[in-house]
Amino acid sequence: KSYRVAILGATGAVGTELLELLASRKFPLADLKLLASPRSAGRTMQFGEEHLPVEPVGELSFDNVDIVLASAGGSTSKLWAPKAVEAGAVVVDNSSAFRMEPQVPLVVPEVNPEAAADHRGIIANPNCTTILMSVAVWPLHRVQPVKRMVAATYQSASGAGARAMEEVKEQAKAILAGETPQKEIFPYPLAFNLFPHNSKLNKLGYCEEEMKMVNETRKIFGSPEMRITATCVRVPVLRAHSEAINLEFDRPFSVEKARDILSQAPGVRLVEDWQANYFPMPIEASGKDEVLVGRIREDISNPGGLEFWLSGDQIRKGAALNAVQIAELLVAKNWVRKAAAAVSV
Ligand code: A2P
Ligand code: 11C
Repeated sequence: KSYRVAILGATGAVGTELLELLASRKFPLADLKLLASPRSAGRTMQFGEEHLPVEPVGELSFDNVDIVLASAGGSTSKLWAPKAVEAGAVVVDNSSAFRMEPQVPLVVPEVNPEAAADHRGIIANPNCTTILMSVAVWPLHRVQPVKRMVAATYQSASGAGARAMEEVKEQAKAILAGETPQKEIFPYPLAFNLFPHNSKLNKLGYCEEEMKMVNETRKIFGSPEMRITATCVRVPVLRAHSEAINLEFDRPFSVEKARDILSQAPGVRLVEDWQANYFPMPIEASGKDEVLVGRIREDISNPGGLEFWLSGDQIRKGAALNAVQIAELLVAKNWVRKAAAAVSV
C-alpha cells in the first residue's frame, strides 16, 4: 500500500525537514503535495531527484489526500485541519492548536504509540521541548514513577521558524561588523544574548512554552497530576534545543541503573565521557535522530533525585521526525482509517 501525502507548510523549517525525512525514510508515497501560503506560489522544492511545485493551500487541496503533515502554525492548522479531515485525510498536526483537546491524541511514538489508535482525524505532535524531555524521562518513569520534574531549557532559534534562524545569523554578522542588530521575529536581539521564552505569560508568571511542557507531558504520560515545572529560555543556537532536567522519585534511583536504562532506550543516545568532560551539545545533536542524554548524576540536594542534561534536534525529533514517525505508525498499524481508501500501487 502507498499513501497520498500533503505537507502543509512545506517551505518552512519543519516542512523542509519533512520532505527530507519522507525521502530518506522511504515513506510509502503514492503522491506528495506541497502546500504553503500564496507567498510561495510558483516555488518548487527538491524531493529526491524531483522538483515539486509548491501550491497555495485552498479549498480543494485535500481532495484525494490520505495523510496531511501540517506545520504552518496554529491559526493555519485551525483553519485547514478540519477541512482536511472532512475531505477524508488524517492530519498529523505539529502546531499547538489541538494538542490539549481531549479527543485528540498527543503522541510521542517511543512513549504512547497506542494513543494514536483512537484518533478521529487529527493527531497532535507535541511541542519540541516536551518531545525531547518525554523521550528521555519516560524510560526512567516506567521503571520508577517520577514524583516531580523540574526542567530548564536552552532553546534554539529554529523553534521560531526558518526566518528566525536567518535573523540570528544576520544579527551575529551585524554585531561583528559593529552595527546595530535588526530584529523582526524575536523581540530582542538573540545573537550573543539570551532571553526567557517570549510566549504569552499567565497570571502565575509562567509563559505558554513552560505550560506546554507541564500540560503536554502530563497528557502524554497519562499522569494528569504529575508535578512538573519549567523555565524556558531562548539561546543563540541554530537548531537543537538543550534541557537540564531534575527528577524526583519516592526513593533513590541508582545512577548506574538510569545509565543502563537510557543506554538502551529507543530514541536516546547516551553521550558521556566524564574524563573529557564531554556531554551532549546542540551542535552535535543537530541533524541527528536521537536525543543525546548525559551527565546523569545523583541530585546532591535530594537523595531521591536525579539530574541529567540533554540536547536534541528541534526540527527533527522535536518536530518533523516525530510527525513522520506518527505517520509511519499509522501505516504500520493500519490506523490511517479516517482517510479515503489508501491507493494500492
Ligand atoms: P510560506 O513560506 O508560503 O510563508 P516556519 O515555521 O519556518 O516559519 O514556516 C512556516 C510555514 O507555514 C511556511 O511553509 C509558510 O509558508 C507556512 N504558512 C504560514 N502561514 C500560512 C498560511 N496562512 N497558509 C498556508 N501556509 C502558511
Ligand atoms: C519554540 N517550541 O522553540 C517553540 C515553538 O507549540 O509548537 C513551537 C511552538 C509549538 O519557541
